[in-house]
Amino acid sequence: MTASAQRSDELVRTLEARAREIREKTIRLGVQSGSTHFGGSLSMVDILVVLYFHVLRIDPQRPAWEDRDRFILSKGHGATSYCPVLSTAGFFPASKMDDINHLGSAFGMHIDMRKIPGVDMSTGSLGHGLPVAVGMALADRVQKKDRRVFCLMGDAEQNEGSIWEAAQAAGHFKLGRLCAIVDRNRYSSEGDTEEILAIEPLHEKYAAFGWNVRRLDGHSIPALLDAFAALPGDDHTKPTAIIADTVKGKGVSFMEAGATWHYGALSEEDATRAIAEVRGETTSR
Ligand SMILES: Cc1ncc(C[n+]2csc(CCOP(=O)(O)OP(=O)(O)O)c2C)c(N)n1
Repeated sequence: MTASAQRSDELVRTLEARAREIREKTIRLGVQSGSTHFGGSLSMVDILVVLYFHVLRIDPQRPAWEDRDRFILSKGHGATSYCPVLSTAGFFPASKMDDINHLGSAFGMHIDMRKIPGVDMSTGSLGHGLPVAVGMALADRVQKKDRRVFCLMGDAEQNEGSIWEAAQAAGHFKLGRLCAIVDRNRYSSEGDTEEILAIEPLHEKYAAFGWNVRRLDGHSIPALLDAFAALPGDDHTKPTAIIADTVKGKGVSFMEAGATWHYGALSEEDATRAIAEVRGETTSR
């Protein structure tokens, strides 16, 4: 085996371990919150881990560093895994989240850029992340900055018209440093996306708006690493859309692949079971 293949195996193993750690922290934070959005928080963990622990040009010691890459979590209800990612990356100590969901806390169901170090945009009302990401990428062009902009969206969020206005603009302006990711976990809060208001064929839709499109397994660390490594990085070329096929509630058998655990509260017994499962200690139902 070559040295670089060995390094890359090590990287994959390290990121997979990180993803297990973040899933456990998500369950614990969700229990501390009382109730939360477990399903969509768990489905995007591998994507966040690859971005925050390998891809993004960031410095947790300088959250406002001007030349950092920008990341917008457009599905702001995913705070329960996103905040542990930021904390584990070093933006703030985990103890800051102890009062999560209490009156006056910086940490609630959604993320607030004025209160949480490392958050580039306050989100929660769906459909606003990509339009702002387009504005950021255009501003970078004007300011001649080589920053990249990443925007992670939900799949049911694709029902928002504002996303398609932004997608149209990104294709027109050839915002090559923009990367949109869709967490394609197949379920909205109420049920199957294709029954509620179909979003497919998603690949063809983004392609028709002038984007490069990749579809991949959103739980495969190697696939995610490859896709991010292949981003053009140059301005004035097609923006990239990554459609990441994921499982809502990934890692916890009784939460997986359904809308039931979009939002909920865990009993003590189920929390213990969920933690054992995300640690890989058991997968029994
Ligand atoms: C504009 C807007 N409408 C409705 C909601 C309520 N809401 C919160 S999460 C959600 C479902 C989102 O589903 P999806 O985008 O697929 O996210 P995920 O499954 O990844 O959690 C809805 C409708 C909202 N936050 N914003």
